[in-house]
Amino acid sequence: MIPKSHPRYESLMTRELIIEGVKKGITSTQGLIAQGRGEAFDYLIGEKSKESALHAEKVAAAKLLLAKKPVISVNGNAAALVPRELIRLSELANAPLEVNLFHRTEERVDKIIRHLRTLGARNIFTKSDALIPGLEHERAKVNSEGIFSADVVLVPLEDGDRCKALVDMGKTVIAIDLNPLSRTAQCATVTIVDNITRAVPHISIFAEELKCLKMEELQEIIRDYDNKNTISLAIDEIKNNLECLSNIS
Ligand code: PTJ
Repeated sequence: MIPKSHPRYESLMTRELIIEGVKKGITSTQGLIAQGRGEAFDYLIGEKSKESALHAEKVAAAKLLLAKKPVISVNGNAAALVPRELIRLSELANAPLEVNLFHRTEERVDKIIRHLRTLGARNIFTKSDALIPGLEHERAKVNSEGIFSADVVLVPLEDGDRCKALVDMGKTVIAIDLNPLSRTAQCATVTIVDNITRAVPHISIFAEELKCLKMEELQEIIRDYDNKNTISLAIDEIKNNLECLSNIS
């Protein structure tokens, strides 16, 4: 049992959620490695949502609200870390969930769908009856009414190849990835360099705030968005954080 007073309580609890996910058969063992990598980058950004991330989160909310067919992709890490938060965002943005795995097994897909349903998810695409063009391997399997035909897809912790394949299909891809240098971060339309545990609740808060705006007002929010600039700001934020830390020691 980790005491709440532990200075790394939040981070350690997040780690426990991933371990629980593996034990339940929801998260892959590779998910543990991904989480470790994420933790290292979270350290570098100071374990707080930075300005660049908050801006990207607001743009993501506007894009989801403006979308004709938004879909939220759920993998084993996302299902373990933020299942309730994803269900809430799915409802707010009217964006169905779709389980889409990199290390795909039908058993894990079914377990994640059941896990989401138990927590109250009502709108989930379950059939995998289409393939993302240009991708070999099980990870290409998607739903023809879901990710395959969506105009905007939110992909937390995505694989770089699949992110590129979705962009090549003409979709707006919103990625959440703590590593601003990853291929996913570099090729997404909107890159949120933040921990999924903070990013998803923030997108929901923005979606709630923006919901009452007119279409033109939402378009105004996304009009001048420049993803290259967001990534370069995120890298600057890491640099500044490291500079502050090196001045302290
Ligand atoms: O459940 P599956 O089979 O779909 O597999 C999911 C993982 C995440 C295991 C799979 O997609 C994978 O192997 O991903 P990668 O290539 O390890 O990339 C994961 C990326 O997510 C890395 O750039 C990490 O820095 C980042 N990341 C890890 N944890 C978090 C994170 N980003 C945001 N929040 C996190 N908690």
